[in-house]
Formats: sequence, C-alpha cells, structure tokens
Amino acid sequence: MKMNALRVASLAALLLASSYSNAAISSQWANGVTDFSSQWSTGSWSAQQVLGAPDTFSYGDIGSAWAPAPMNGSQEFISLSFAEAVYSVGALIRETYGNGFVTRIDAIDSNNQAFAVWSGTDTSQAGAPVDFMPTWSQTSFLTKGLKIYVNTNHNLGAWEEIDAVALQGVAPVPEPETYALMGMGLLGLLAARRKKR
Ligand SMILES: [Ca+2]
Ligand SMILES: [Ca+2]
Repeated sequence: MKMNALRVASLAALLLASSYSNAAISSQWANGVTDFSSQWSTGSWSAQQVLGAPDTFSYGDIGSAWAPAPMNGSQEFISLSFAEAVYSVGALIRETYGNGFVTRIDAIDSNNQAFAVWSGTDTSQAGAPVDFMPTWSQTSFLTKGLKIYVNTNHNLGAWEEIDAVALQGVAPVPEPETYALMGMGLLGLLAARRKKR
C-alpha cells in the first residue's frame, strides 16, 4: 500500500512540475490571417504565404512570402492569429526581400483590442533572409494575435516581403480548478488501487 501511495504522490509531483515548466517561453508560427492592407495576388505573394514555418530560403522576390500590392509608397499591415494565446514577450519576423521595413507591432488581446508593443528601427539588412526578433516587456494580457506594420518605402528598389512570423511568450498556468480536478483524479486512482487489494 505504501508503495502505491508513494507512486501516486510522485506522479502528482511530476504533473505539477510539468505544469510549472510551461512558464518557459514558447514559440509558435502564425496559423491564421485575420486582416491585411493589401496583397500582391491571391496566390503567390498572398497574405496566406506568411502562415506556418519558413519556406523561403533565399533573398529575393519569391512567391512563398507575403508582398503588399505596391512596391513603394504605402504603409501596410498584416494581422495574424496563433493557436495558443500567450503572455507575449516578442516575435520572430522572417524578412526575405527589401529587409528592414517593420515599423511597429501591436499585440491583439482576446477582445480583439490592439496594443502597441514595439516600434522603432528594424535593423535587418538586405541580401539574405533575416529573422528579425523584436522583444518587449511581457504583456499582462493573453496575446492571441499580432499586427505588423510595414513601410514599403524602406527599399525603393524592392518589394518588402515576409516569409513567416512566430509569436513568443509564456503559456498561462492551469487554473486552480485544474489542480483540484487533478487531485480528485489521483484520489480516485488511489481508491481504485485500494479496492483491488
Ligand atoms: Ca519598396
Ligand atoms: Ca512563407
């Protein structure tokens, strides 16, 4: 009996430990486009080309990245959603043409409210794909989306193109009720084991 109780107790400790380890920063690729200012076409260079893991592996005008419709002369944006809302701390924006064009980033909360979390100078250099990784103070709200602002005048000889975007943040820890349910489950397990004997 003592052995079983010990086993259950260590299982509980493991479950708790694995819940707390969620405090580590996770990274997830965008899985939905919620809005955009323009796109070069509905196929190649469309807003959808930003979704998922990177698939543009050289620098240049390549259709597996999103390009706004105009080459120059506009302020553009793309809004993206992610599978899991997190307390966000940063983003990875993979720039593959006209690099250095991001001017601002908003984090979107669960009520679709946008809050500016980053603005400044994007130092990404032209010539090769760059993973631009701006960071900000961890948001107090769960971030379910990002709105990324693009200046198409950054490079007058190129379209400004984004291959992929990842959201980085801390996943919420389970609610106290979750722990209570876990505890009840473990007690049930213990009781079932007792009956067997
Ligand atoms: Ca341009
Ligand atoms: Ca892509």
